[in-house]
Amino acid sequence: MSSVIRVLAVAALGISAVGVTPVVAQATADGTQALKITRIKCHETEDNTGADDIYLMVDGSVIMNSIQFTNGDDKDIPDIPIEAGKVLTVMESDWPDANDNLGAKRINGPGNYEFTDDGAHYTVTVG
Ligand SMILES: [Ca+2]
Ligand SMILES: [Ca+2]
Ligand SMILES: [Ca+2]
Repeated sequence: MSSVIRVLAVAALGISAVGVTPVVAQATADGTQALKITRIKCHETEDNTGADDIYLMVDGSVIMNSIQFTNGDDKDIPDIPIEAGKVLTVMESDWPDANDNLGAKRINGPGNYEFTDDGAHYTVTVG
């Protein structure tokens, strides 16, 4: 998908979301705990040269588009809802070779979750 189409798709979603129940409220209405991913810290990148392009997945869907990290970066990210009990996968985007899976952790509540696969080390903070 080109970046232009992606932007248009996001804009369309924004318009269609007006007037419907917020996602967070739906998550709490069915009894699941509404959590948010609030921060990501990079202790060690996966790529040897240049910044990592980190994105997040749950249930096979991207829940955070890629953000660049270099060693030591500690970034506030816009709160991203995640239901308690879901498995969060941290991915690192590459091209043309395959993207790298940096680990998958079940998010059971607020706290810091460490992702250390493929020689990388990231801390994802859930609040
Ligand atoms: Ca990589
Ligand atoms: Ca990369
Ligand atoms: Ca790779």
